[in-house]
Amino acid sequence: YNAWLSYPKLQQGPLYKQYAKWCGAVSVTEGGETIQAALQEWTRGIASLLDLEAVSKPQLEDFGVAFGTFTGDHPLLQGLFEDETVQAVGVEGFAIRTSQSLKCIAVGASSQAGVLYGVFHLLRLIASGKDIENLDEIVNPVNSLRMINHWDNFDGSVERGYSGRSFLYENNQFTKDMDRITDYARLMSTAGINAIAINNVNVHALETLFISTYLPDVARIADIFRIYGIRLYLCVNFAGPMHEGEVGTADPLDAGVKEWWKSRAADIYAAIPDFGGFVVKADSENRPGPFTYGRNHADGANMLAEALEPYGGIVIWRCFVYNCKQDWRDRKTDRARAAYDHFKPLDGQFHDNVILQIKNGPMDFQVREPVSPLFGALERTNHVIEFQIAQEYTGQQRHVCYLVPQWKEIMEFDTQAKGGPAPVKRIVDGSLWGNRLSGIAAVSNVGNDRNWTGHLLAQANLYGFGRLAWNPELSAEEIAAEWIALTFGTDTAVAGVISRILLDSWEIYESYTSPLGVGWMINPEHHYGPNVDGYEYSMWGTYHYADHQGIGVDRTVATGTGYSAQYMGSNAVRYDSLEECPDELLLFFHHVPYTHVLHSGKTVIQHIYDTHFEGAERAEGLLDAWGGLKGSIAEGLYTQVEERLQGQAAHAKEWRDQINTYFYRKSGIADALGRTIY
Ligand code: GCW
Repeated sequence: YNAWLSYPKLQQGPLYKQYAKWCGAVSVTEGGETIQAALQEWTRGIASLLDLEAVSKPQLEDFGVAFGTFTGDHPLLQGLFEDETVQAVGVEGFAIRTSQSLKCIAVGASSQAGVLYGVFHLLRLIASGKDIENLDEIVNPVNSLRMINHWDNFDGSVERGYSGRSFLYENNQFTKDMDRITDYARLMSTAGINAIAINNVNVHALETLFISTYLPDVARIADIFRIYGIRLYLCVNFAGPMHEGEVGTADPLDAGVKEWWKSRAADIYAAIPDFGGFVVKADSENRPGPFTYGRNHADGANMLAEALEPYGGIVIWRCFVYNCKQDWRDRKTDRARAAYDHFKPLDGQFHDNVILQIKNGPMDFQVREPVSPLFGALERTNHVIEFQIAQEYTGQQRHVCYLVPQWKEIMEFDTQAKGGPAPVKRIVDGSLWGNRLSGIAAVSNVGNDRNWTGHLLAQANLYGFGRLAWNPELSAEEIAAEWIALTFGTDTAVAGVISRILLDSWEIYESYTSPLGVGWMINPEHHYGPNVDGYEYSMWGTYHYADHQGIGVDRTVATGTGYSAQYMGSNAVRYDSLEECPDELLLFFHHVPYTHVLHSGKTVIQHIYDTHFEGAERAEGLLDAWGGLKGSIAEGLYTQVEERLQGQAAHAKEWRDQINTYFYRKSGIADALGRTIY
């Protein structure tokens, strides 16, 4: 339950002595709920890590820790941080310094939230066994928006939730368990999150009233989030004005509609002065939107933006817009093209307080997709990337799939915008185009399960997302190491095993599921488990076109949907070319015979067989590796993961056999190694 706030007790030794020397006393002179929360986190953390009571006193008599804002009246901080440092610390950043002469480790920030982040940082250093004798750092978050999107429904269900039910709502009521909300806010804040949208982007009837009838309940949650530096956002129903029967239309250019949203905004800000803004899924998967009135997305988003503008609120408008009533016989319509085709022409037409939210890939959070070509293409529009921490298509938190390596790869992708290099991370942090608003959002993977995420190891994705949003330069290994230390302690043998499991897991999951970027070989609706033709004859635009000769989607310019041309420079050339296209995305861009030879030297069919046999074996290997930890970590933690890994190993075999059998039957080509295929 405490997840990365577990702070396992550190071993006695030289480092322990060092920590005990500095951490016995703490001095905080400022009031304010966020500073007080920071103080509480500090004393809790130190008690847990060092079994030490950090005595709080106004002045330090001997070694100790001091923290506060630069404008606060703490004499130690004022003496310690010169102007240059103060200026270098951004709104949410902090400076941290060890002064041997003043016998003080000081954390200073421009805001109280910055102080809180700084305190968490110091705790993390200690938990990871880092030296704190010579600290001298200025740390600022790289991305200004670091957001979590809940897909929680008011009835207590969670769309694509794999960790129990919602802890925000139950039976169309807001939870009364404010302690859990507080603990959630603490966890999010430690991970660096500063924005949370608390309801599903699919806004149903009752949730439509969150901006009116239920505002007092929403405000109670915002009050808790505020303490931890988090702004609350709501998903809104574009047809809201009609829903309550007050206005006969939701046309964004209608004066009555505009007024309706303005008065909602006024009510919201009266209840929640620091309300973040709206998240909107419009004209997407049957949700209402501006198309109904012959208006475009800019008309829709700008109308809402005008309502929020006087209060500094923002509109986050999702780009997950595509035709979900496609005819599978129609091979020209390509869902992958949709976001770009809809939004590229509107570039520059959105108000300054609108952010477009773009899923990382052009389809939908598959285990492997190319990066959405909208990154790099939007030159004059604020935008953020959307990841999915919830493992909808990556094992639903029954399989381990550490997604940070995938996100890293996406963030490093060079879009070649502006002549390049222009990696996605420089686009989403706003630096490439000089965007005022930018950052990263992700779909949450939490629920009311005791361990928050169902699979204990899925906590690493939640923590990792926050850390990566804070600093995309952190490596997947570093993030895993932090999470492991904070959760399991500093035993290097234990850390080595868990780290290996995490770092291998995405590749393993990919290898026994969908090959070579093809995707969607899953059971319809719930999306769990293999079903090669599950989405083949559907209306969702999600096909692989396997027949007895070959497989893959032709997205080339000459003979396919032309999607490859949405990329820039050599990316467009590389993806379009059968010879140059990277193996892992081959079937995303090309339809090839099973006998096509990959860069790896294998044929497509042999690649499918090999990866599926190996993948299932490696999934078994994860279980064996975990088995080695028996006795070295707490029994409760050990067994819950062991159970999941057993399930994964068995389920990986099911994947292996269904996929291999399907392609053997289609192609008639035998496995070169003669392994069992049914
Ligand atoms: O992947 C799809 C999910 C839907 C989800 C949608 C979206 C919230 O299957 O459950 O709806 O994406 O992102 O809007």
